[in-house]
Amino acid sequence: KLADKTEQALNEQVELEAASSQYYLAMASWAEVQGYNGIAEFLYRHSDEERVHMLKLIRFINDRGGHGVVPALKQPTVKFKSILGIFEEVLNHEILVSTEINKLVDMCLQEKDYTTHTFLQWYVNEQIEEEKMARQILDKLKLIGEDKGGMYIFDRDMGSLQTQD
Ligand code: OFO
Repeated sequence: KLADKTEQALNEQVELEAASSQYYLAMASWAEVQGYNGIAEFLYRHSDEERVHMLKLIRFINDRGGHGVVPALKQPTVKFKSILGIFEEVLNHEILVSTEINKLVDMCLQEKDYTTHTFLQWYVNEQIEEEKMARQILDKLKLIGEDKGGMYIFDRDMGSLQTQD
């Protein structure tokens, strides 16, 4: 069975994944309103994936004899400065999530909870991918700069860019 301390820490991660989902949903909605439909599609998918990350945690906590707690919704930022600004925020947010996952992994080792440690490896790998994707997108946006044609193509391509959960 999960130790109380681990259960509480995993439930905090549930909250962070839920907040990530809301945050990306707000970005998606803003991008859609600005006419960036491809980028909006990408961000809507990303938001869905974060909900899946939350769900996996809830199910794991419950499978281990704990109680996955559904957190309250907080209002995320609703207005953004630019598409570049959005993806800078995405990268920073993913770095924060990675830090939190690493703390959880560390705690599992200290507590000798190898089951949860194994479960968390999926998140460790996912974070490598998510940070990598955010960096690649930022590199492209920096290349595009103020080029409107470049931005048009970028938006179109983002609509079909594969994300994974
Ligand atoms: Fe974007 O990451 Fe969840 O975990």
